[in-house]
Amino acid sequence: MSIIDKYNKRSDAVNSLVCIGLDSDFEKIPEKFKKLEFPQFEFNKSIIELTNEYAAAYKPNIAFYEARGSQGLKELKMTMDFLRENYPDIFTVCDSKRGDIGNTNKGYIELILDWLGFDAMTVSPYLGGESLRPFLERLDKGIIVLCKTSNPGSGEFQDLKIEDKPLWQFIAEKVTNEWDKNKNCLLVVGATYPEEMKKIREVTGDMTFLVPGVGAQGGDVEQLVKAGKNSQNKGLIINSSRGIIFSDNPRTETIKLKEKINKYR
Ligand code: NUP
Repeated sequence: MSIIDKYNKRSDAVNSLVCIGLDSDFEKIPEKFKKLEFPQFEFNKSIIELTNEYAAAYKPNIAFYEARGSQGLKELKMTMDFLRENYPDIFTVCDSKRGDIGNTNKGYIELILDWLGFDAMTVSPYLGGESLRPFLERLDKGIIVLCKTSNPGSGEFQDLKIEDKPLWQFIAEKVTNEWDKNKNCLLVVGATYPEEMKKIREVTGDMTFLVPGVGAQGGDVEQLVKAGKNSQNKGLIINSSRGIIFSDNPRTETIKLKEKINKYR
């Protein structure tokens, strides 16, 4: 089974395209967790227990763990061990946006894909396909390439035209036609750019997109689902982090997002 099949199987089983972003910013987690020995882990465990029935994926952004040094990385590892032991079917993404020369990338792979054991990780295309080879050769893992990001300033570089095409289109074509030989590539496409997403869908066929930008960043679910779903009415891993984990009721927010997405696919 390919790693993208793992996501699709889980997503079908729970009829959900929702990815819960475990962006467990230490400053923002409730006081009762801060007193515990492993605050980020205990907070994550509580979120996972409340939401797992509706979760197709979980996506911690490694920044919030690295911020706490070795303690944070330890708690991220504890979170991954907890997920693997209790919910092995749920797809896991490390949001890390790595990408260096090939040799250095091996270090990122050992940490994120092997030691932490994520199913997939985000990478930057900036150093080119040759540099990403150590990632792309991992047949057992998903490699999620930044294409059109959700932030307001993403156009500064990503919208620049090359051969009359915006850079994001160039990247989508490159990944589809050249980098995805092992069928393990995905793209990051922000929910806040539905028109661009529509075009990227045309270019990529049924490739799966990681879609951040709903919830706290205000991306419109109806527009993104209509623009981004593939021919199988899926192909989307729709992430919300702050909008779920720091809400008054993470379970209800997850169900609401799941249902809203399903209404439009
Ligand atoms: O284009 C991107 N936009 C984005 O927000 C690519 C990302 N990887 N992210 C990440 O998604 C961001 O770093 C954060 O981890 C998550 C969005 O969180 P939230 O806005 O739902 O809280």
